[in-house]
Formats: sequence, C-alpha cells, structure tokens
Amino acid sequence: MHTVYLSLGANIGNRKRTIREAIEKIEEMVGVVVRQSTLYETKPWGFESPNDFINACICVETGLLPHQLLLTTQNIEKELGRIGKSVNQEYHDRVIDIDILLYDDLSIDEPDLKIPHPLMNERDFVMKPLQEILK
Ligand code: PH2
Ligand code: MG
Ligand code: MG
Repeated sequence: MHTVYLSLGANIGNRKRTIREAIEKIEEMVGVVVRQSTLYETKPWGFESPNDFINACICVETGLLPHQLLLTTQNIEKELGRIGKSVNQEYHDRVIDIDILLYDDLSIDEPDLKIPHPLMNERDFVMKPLQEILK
C-alpha cells in the first residue's frame, strides 16, 4: 500500500457538495481516505476570478501506482463535470481539481506527472490544509 496526499479545489457550482462527491469517488476508485482536513474558503491564487475556492487535503492509502492514480483522479474530475485543464499555468474557474501532492517519499519528474507537486510550497491553499493532516 502507498500513502498519498491529494489537494482538492472547487470554485464554481456547489463547491462543498462537489468536494464531498470527489471524496466519495476517491474512496470507491483510489482507496481508503484515512485523514481529511477541514474545508478552507480561499481567494483565487494566480488568476483573477470573482469565484472563491473551497480547498481541502486528504490522505489516502492506495494500491494504485502513480500513473494509475493520475488517470483515476483525472477520470473522477471528468465524472464530476470538469472540462479542460490548465495549460502553461493559465488557470481557469473549475468545478473540481484533484492534484497529487505526495506519493510515499517518491520523486517523479515527467512531463505529465511531477511529484511532489512543484508549486505546493508556494500555496497557502495547499499547505494549510496539508499541515492539518500530515503525519
Ligand atoms: N488552484 C489553482 C490555481 N489557483 N487558487 C485557489 N485559491 N485554490 C486552488 O485550488 C487553486 C488556485 C490551480 O489548480
Ligand atoms: Mg491544481
Ligand atoms: Mg490539477
């Protein structure tokens, strides 16, 4: 089993319900959610939007390998209605975003998958909820 930390964010639609549904789907398709942060309401970071985010972090025990985890979280995003994704760090409003922060103590640097998440340390909306649940 592998220990992974995921960041969840939503800034359009019923944000809290979508985060809850994402966690349910993660339980079904990724593994046991062993810790969950509280929900944070945050201002958009890195782009302009009137729509504030709900952010949270969770810790999951999973048998999925990193690329399987990436595909699965991307499928969950699609099932919850996400269209498109960020290109060149140009961010947009989104129904749901699920990012992989940490996977055991693994480092991966590939075009489609970088672990640890390269921007996590710069983002309060990630680090605050993460600190709640890091062990
Ligand atoms: N996600 C981004 C860019 N900016 N800002 C907040 N507050 N919360 C996010 O989840 C977020 C963001 C890229 O994924
Ligand atoms: Mg993101
Ligand atoms: Mg993402």
